[in-house]
Amino acid sequence: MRIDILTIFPEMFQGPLQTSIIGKAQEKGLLEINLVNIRDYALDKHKSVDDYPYGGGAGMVMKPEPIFRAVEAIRGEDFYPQCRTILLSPQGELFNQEKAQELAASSRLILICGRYEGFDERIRQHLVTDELSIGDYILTGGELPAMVVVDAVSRLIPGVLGDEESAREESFTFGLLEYPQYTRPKEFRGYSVPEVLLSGHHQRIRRWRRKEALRRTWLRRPDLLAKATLTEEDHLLLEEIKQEHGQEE
Ligand code: 4FV
Repeated sequence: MRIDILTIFPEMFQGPLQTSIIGKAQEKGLLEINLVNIRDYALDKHKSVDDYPYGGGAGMVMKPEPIFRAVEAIRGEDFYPQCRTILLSPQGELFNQEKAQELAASSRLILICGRYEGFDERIRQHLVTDELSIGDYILTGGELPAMVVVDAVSRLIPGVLGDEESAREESFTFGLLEYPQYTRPKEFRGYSVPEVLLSGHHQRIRRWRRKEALRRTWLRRPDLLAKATLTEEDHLLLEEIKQEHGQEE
């Protein structure tokens, strides 16, 4: 996969995208990240990428020309018109694992990072294919959201995660929160590991983990439970959980 990232602060990506799994993915040739400085596509000698908002108001707005020229230059390279071109902004669709899985199926992505108050609306209307938000809060720039998208999507590229870090059985993959995990030591400051996990009884372990994933999701994210595909066994486990919690209340 190739990901082009448009930003006025390419230096922000040194470090996060060169380290660990994402760094290795590039070394392995599974991922290519191309940082594009929007200023390089500015038209004036001051390399302006922002200007005052029409109609007045505080702050500055990102100009259309440098961003259109940068994206068209990238798309133009090997004629890739339908390349998914994603604007990171608080007005976007909320990014989640499902969207990450969808984007991981693309061979090319273009991510556009904003600064200042945001983008000229014509960028949204006439250039991009998607708009994504990583959450309902305001950041100083779109660079961190772009890194979040790169990380979540890249780890789903076949071969990027080794077995030990497999994406197979994790939160949100089946729409539930992850079950509790434990590792050595068996006893830590008097806190022990649930017996079932030491039993070697795979069927009981699988059932315990499913039940604890359901419990945690029921307690913390009932919105996810409402969307999850549940089996007959899941419904029985949920009855048990509700009774157990009913007992405590
Ligand atoms: C954001 C978000 C975000 C808005 C103004 C950058 C900032 C500034 N992007 N998810 N939340 N962007 O806060 O994606 O230009």
